[in-house]
Amino acid sequence: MKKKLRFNTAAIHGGQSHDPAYGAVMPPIYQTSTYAQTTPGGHKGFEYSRTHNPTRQALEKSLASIENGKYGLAFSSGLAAIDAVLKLLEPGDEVISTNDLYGGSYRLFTKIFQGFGIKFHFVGMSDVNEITNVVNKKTKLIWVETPTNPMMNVVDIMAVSTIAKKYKLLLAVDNTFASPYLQQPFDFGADIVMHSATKYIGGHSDLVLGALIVNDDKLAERLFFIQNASGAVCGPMDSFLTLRGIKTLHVRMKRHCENGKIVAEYLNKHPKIEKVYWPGLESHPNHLIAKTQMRDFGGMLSFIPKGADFDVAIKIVENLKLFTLAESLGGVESLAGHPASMTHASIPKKERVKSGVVDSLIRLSVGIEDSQDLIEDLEQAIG
Ligand code: P1T
Repeated sequence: MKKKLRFNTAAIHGGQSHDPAYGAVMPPIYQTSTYAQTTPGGHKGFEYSRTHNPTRQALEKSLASIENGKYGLAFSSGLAAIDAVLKLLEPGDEVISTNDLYGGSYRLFTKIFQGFGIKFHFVGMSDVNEITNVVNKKTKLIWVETPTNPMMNVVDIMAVSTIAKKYKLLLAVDNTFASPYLQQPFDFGADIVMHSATKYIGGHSDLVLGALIVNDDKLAERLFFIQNASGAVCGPMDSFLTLRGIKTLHVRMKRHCENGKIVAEYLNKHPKIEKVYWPGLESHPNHLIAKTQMRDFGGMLSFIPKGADFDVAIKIVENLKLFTLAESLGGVESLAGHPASMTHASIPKKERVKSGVVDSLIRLSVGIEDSQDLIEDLEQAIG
């Protein structure tokens, strides 16, 4: 039986072997669209790079390994990966999703797939009864994002999976904010794990890439079919960079968590800050679930300055010097964002505010710089 690798080892070696041609330790960037055949079908396992590419395949094996899954599939973006999952469904099917999630996922659900006859229910999953309230015969998929973007709610995956199993529903978990270093959703009963590898997995803000990881053979076969038939695959260069990022995931995540804690505690004590959303704080409503489900609490947090409105929040993010005002997260450098006008602007204001994404909310992706420099930057920006 194959020995199961511990996480830090899997990040570096999981699913990897030296390149058979020259023994290259890192898989070469196979920058090719096609592969020579001696006779039709006479090839070495690769025919066309939309279907298979050796660099992408090395990444897919690594992705499977770090999530403790059997199959990995890499896509051109996180949204392309989500798109592939939704293509498992048919018109008339229903999906139950977290009500607080990345604005782009919400947009894909409501502006694309709703038009194809799929119905979405957005519910607060801190109370799993909200899921059972809307489950019906047409429900096929539960979509969980945890921690959620940007409110940092933590969903009890095991509790949701009990419901999914009872009603024979697929359970997909967007594990982008946690990364597999902090949380491995298969341990809690998920069927599909999804990542925007653009974020922590890539880790260096230099690529856009998505991933799905599954265990079930039939589900993998169908998703591979969709991946090839729809064609939203990532290129060899981005596959290589993502694989390179994975090799330091555990080292980076440890530091993201340390800095996240320092920044969250600093903001939590700050007289000019009203509220901090970070699951490591004991006051966080899902702190206990986070403690059991996650190894640590991560480097993502959101906060609301006291008495702030849209303009005050914008002023603070503009004042930041070390934190870059930008979309995205999970890179080595610290980023700040204003969800209402940036990442979540595609959600109608009424819906957004219902889940807490008010105009004064600021989101931070705490990087791995010296934490004191980060605190000093926040201090001068908050004033
Ligand atoms: O950007 P892309 O690689 O397509 O991934 C989409 C996506 C999916 N899921 C979550 C939880 C995400 O945060 C994202 C992308 N998010 C941002 C760009 C952002 O700044 O929040």
